[in-house]
Amino acid sequence: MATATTQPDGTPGQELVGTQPPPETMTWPDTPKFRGFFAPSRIEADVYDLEVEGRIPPELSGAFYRAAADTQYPPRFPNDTYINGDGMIHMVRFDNGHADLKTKYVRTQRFQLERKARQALFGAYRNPYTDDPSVAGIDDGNANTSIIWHAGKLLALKEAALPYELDPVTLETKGVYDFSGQIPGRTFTAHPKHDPRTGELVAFAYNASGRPDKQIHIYEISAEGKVTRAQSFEVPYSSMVHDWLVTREHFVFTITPMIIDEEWMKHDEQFCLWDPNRDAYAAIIPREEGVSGIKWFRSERVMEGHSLNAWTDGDTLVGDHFVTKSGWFSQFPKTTVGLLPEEPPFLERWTFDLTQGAAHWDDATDIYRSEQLLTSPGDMPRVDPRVLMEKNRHAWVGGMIHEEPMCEIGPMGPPLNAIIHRDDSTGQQTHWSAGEHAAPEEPVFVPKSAEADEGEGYLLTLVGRRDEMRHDMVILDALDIAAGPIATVKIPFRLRYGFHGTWVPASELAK
Ligand code: V55
Ligand code: FE
Repeated sequence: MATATTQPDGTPGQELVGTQPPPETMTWPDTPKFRGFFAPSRIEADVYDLEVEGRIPPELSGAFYRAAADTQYPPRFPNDTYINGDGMIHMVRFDNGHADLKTKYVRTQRFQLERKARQALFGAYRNPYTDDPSVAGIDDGNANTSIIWHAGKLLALKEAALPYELDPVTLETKGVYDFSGQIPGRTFTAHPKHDPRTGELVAFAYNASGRPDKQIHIYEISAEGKVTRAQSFEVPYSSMVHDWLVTREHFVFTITPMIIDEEWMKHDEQFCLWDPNRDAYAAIIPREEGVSGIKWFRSERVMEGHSLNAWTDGDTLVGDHFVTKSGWFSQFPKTTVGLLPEEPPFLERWTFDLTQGAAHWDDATDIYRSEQLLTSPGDMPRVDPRVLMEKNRHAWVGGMIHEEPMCEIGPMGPPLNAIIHRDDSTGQQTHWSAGEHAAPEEPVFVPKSAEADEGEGYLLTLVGRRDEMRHDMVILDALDIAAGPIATVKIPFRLRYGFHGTWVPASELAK
């Protein structure tokens, strides 16, 4: 059915096909994203002393946090993308061999307005033309993508809005966090990076005006939370920029045509569209000199998934990241259907010659060398955070290994079915398969101690047990994942599929 909408400026909008009337009952759409294992969970719970198979290493002391999209009310667009769901935080607190679970929704402005109305007021993913007029001008930030710890604050992130600060013990929402007014824009990436040498947080924002624009802002934030530098540069078109590559010396943005266009949004519920007729670029910015030293390279037309790590070595810059040749499978709204087949992400190493590159994208002709690092597709990469921005030896990623038991397709496309470890010194890879009907999510690395060598530590991974309609958290020996879990922490109910997490040591939480 079609319903007229109101535009953000208050004028009557287009007829948008697919809008649902306000629901009379609480029913999820009968679609794969909302059925069975992928139905919203919406359970806010405290479970003390989870059941454990094996033994949790007693030195594992601190909290694992991660963000998920757990839709609160039936969506106004039943085919809307999964990533539009409300932010739910999952916390597993480890103490002396014990594990406690807490789950809680982030009380975003959007969450609270919808709860009061007892229905969805925000429409399709980041398309204000599909929102109920009562929420015009209010951002749709849902704090569902990642969670970080910086300057003693726990922040839940969504790239479409500013962070929300949470209490690290109770998970109660403290409110929007704009770094005490130091960040003027309305958005902040879900993938800032910590510089392990300085404790700084480096971050970016796109569409910080709140509407499609062609500026990317870069922020450097001290270990104490002070914004020490803010700069911006122009890109050839407004497009989705989910992640980036950061070395000690450089920032690298992959600009590919997942186009965000205001006019398109007035006619279609979808936020972005993949335009294979546009060129793609990589922009390299020297950290010290800043945006005046920007260099543009031509890029293959690939969508960057998640970055693993990057480093600069003299005149060479190496960046390892997942890329897909199409608009990143079903994670994103459908685009120019039929022009490109949807392809899964592969881990690629891009090597740039820093003596090349052009000052403007129009003059960009130089390319880089690219090689595939893993034979299986995958996503959700991690390194030991202590070697981020410099050459790492060890890498862990979620993999889709066809020789291992595969789960049915999920809300974000083919599910991960294994965790892969790759040793860059030998190129060798080993893996741990999660078994039948089991899908691991992003692995989080925890060093054994502050002094431990790179990679010496544990991998914490939530695993969806689809046949049992619940989750486990497995603890793997990071350098021997093939040996299987050291411990499996059993979660007695189903969490909704999530995205990115972090580890905060107890010593930090105690401050
Ligand atoms: C991604 C996820 C998002 C989003 C944009 O994983 C991109 C990619 C969970 O939300 O808003
Ligand atoms: Fe992400």
